[in-house]
Amino acid sequence: MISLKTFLLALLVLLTAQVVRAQDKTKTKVKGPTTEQFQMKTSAVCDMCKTRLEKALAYEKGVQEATLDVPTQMLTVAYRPDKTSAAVLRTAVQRTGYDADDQPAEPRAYDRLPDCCKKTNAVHSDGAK
Ligand SMILES: [Cu+2]
Repeated sequence: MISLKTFLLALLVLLTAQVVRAQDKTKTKVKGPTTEQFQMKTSAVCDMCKTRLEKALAYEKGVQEATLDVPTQMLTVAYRPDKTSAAVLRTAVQRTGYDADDQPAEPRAYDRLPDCCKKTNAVHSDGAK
C-alpha cells in the first residue's frame, strides 16, 4: 500500500513537471522569431524610388517588411536579426542605387536609375505616374 502511494505521488510530480514544461514551450512559441526594426536615411526622391527600394528589400533574405517614407527619405525595415543585419540591408540599398545613411550608392546601379530618381533632384511626387 505504501509503495502504491509513493508510486502515485511520483506520478503526480512527474505529470506536474511535464505540464509546466509544456506551458514553457507554448510561451516560447507564442513569442515567435524575434523581429528587429531599424531606419536608414536614403537618397530616394519619388514614388518610383519607393517602389524600387521596397521591392529590392522585399527580396532580401530575412526582411519582413520595408517601408519608405518619401518626404523624409526614411526607409523602415523590419527584419530577422538571425537571418540578416542592418549592414547587409544597407548594402542592398546601395546596390539598388541609393545612399544608405552615410554610405554612398553603388555608382553603376545609380547610373541605371531614371533621371527623375537621381539624387540631384529634390524630393518630389511624380504626377506623371
Ligand atoms: Cu524616383
